[in-house]
Amino acid sequence: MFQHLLLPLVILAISPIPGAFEDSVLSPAQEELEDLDCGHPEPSDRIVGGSDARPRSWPWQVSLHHGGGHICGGSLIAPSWVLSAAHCFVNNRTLEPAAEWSVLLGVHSQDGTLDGVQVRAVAAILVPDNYSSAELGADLALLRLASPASLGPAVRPVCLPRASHRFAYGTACWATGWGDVQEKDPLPLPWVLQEVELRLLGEAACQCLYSRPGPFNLTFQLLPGMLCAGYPEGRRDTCQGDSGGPLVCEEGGRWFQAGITSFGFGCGRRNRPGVFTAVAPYEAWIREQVMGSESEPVFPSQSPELQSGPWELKDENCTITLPECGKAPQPGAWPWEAQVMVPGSKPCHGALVSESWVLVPASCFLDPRSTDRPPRDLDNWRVLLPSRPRPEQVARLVPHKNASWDDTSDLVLLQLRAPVNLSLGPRPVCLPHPEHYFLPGSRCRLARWGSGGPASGPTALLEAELLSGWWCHCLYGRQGALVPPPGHPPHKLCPAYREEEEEAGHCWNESSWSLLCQEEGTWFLAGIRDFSSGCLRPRAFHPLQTHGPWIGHVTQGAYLEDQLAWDWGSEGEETETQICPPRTEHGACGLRPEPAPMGLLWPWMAEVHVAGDRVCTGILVAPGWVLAATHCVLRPGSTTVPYIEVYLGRAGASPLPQGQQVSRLVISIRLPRHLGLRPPLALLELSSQIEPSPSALSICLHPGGIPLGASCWVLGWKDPQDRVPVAAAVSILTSRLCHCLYQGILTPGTLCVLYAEGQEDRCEVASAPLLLCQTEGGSWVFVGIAVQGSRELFATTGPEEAWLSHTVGEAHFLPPSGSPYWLPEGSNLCPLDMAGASGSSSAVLFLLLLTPLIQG
Ligand code: 4AZ
Repeated sequence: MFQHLLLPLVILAISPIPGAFEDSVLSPAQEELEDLDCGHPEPSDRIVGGSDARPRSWPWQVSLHHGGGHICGGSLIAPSWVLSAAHCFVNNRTLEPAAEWSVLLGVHSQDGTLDGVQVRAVAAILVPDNYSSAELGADLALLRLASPASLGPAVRPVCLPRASHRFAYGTACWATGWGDVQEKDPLPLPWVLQEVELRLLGEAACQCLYSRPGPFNLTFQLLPGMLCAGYPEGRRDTCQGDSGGPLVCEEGGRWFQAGITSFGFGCGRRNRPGVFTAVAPYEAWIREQVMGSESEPVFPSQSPELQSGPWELKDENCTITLPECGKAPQPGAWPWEAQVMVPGSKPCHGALVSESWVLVPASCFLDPRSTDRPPRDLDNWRVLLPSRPRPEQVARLVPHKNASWDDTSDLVLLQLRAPVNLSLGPRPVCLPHPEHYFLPGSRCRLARWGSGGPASGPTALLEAELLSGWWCHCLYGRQGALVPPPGHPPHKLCPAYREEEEEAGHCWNESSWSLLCQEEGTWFLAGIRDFSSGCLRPRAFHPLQTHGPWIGHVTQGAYLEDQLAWDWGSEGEETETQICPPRTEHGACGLRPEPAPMGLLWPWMAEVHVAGDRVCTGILVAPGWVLAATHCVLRPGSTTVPYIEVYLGRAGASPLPQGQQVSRLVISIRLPRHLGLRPPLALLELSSQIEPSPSALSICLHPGGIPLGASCWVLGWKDPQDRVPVAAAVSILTSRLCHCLYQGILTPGTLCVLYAEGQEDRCEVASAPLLLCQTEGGSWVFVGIAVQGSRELFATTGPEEAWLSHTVGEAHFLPPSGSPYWLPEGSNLCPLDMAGASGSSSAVLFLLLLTPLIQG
């Protein structure tokens, strides 16, 4: 609950009135009697600019306690009756026992001794039969007190409106309560009752606002018996803990309860006014419940001139309020860019987040290794803001509580001595709520953050698109953790840059950056930098969204803004929890989510262009190494290294943007030491490493052959000219079957496959297709490369594992699973003499009946 109050008032005595039930015109004598009964607080001066209520200004406000603490608000409507919200008492469709609740009357601050406060037990809780949940309406409840309240200056009932009562739209009314001061930000001690002025919104205007998708992409259908109050721009509202409390409007010197705080979508958000249960439509229900009890509420009639309007037009359009933050005239000219100047230190870049607060990395001012108290002498600190003639002075420094030891919370807030006028030049950046989901492909930019080296070269290098949560998490996230689904804060945010090739000689590790992402033309501060990237541009940022509530809490005015783009596509609808395939000690390998992002299907598949005349497949086994068929890269008998170029990021379903391609030169070819025959597999050393990304990522290797339960594919090209990748499903024949089928021609480490029906001819063989398997855990594993001229025989890494891991330190070997594929040498257990059976599919099928396959 936020904001201030005006209170005009008169003291009057209290006495119950008989016969106030009929909705009829009352005699002057009755009117006078009613005046004595309800809606009159103590006289008080007007207060402006605070949000603490004055004692006794809202004497009908009660606090409902359960389990020893405040849960909901309520209003005293008669000495023995309190009006509140049904959702406070109904849990899983059952009403909580009245005996567990107590009502505190005459409370101002909930801290301390509660002197003068009356506490009453609850004799009964009554809820309308048709109540099921707050969003479906009828969210009201009556509490009968075990003994009546004693009325006095701090405890008096409010007036209730009759069914015919009309509150004019636009009327300024007041809501009160001890609820949160912002979302997830409880009222601080001493828990003084808060009040906020809210304007009644027309039904059509409110429905119009709620019909536009907002927080959580939700819309909402306003139902009869509900009313809205608040402001299109948000920022003043009720919140959790205010529920059940009253919304009161003054009419003719008396306060009527127009609404009961019921619910809303968040608190104080733009275009999301609070929703209240309208009290007037429930006149009959309330009368029915209290009928015959010793004290009854008062329903004064409305003065006739007030019943005539103004009323809104039925089809009223609403004006959607746009965000006040995150507007930049042009990307790069950031109106929130703040430079903090501290004598004796380098300038530190940060961001203006409200009229009075600047967010900067704590590491600019606090030494992470020392436990020194934060600096206190801020007199000489200055903050430079865009289009401000003079630097601002600093009043206060508030470090994040984990600032000095936790890289993800490297933040301090600096309060300016005087707030800046946001309409003239500087503007705050928008901050995301914890549930914000920056869509894959979001347009982002890097912006200076903290102290450190010179700015980068061309600004185009600062542009990026966000990777999907799955890729980001699986490439850089925590080992073994589930992929956070949309709506849960990610562990990292990953920008993918348009050009993979870095500027020659430019090293980025001297500078530090924040990540700004744009939605509908509005910029959010999405992430803060991660130093793990060496000379390359930063790849993974710490998301800022988990810090939104802390920033909101400290500044009480930062622009936490709703998500503006909701085009989630298939990923947004993903409800199944996703897990990343296992990583190896060298990081992620063999990732390929379904559906593949950006048309990329096989991020480990390489094109090996040899001396300008041949193209073969290859496979990335580590950031600097590609494995290819020896017969493809070396001419028979030749020993000189030809000119070889390797391309990655081309194995897509459709033509890919040029930007995703990566190419490298081959600087050496390594062959395992072999006696006799030339070894079938060659390692190509690349001129420089390739940064892991969804378009170029290493494959996993598996010691001992094929992982248990894997499904396998031959991956090649339909035609070596256009090189569209095709995959054919295959089964791997058992080692014994393979051995028996191809007796005499098998070299160690060769295995045989059987194609699924009709898939034999999918791949062209001259370019040496690859054999890959996907493990049950989801990782893609390299198994072999086609033996020259064969579709069925594949040379595997099996015999060369030691050589491979020795040559390529960063090869991704998964932990072994299952038993090794290869039989001991010289196995002689063939069921028939099958020397002549090789290549004959009928013979193979016959053999299948005899010998089980490793499933493909
Ligand atoms: C609640 O949770 C709640 N902004 C009450 C009111 C509002 C939101 C939430 C309206 O009790």
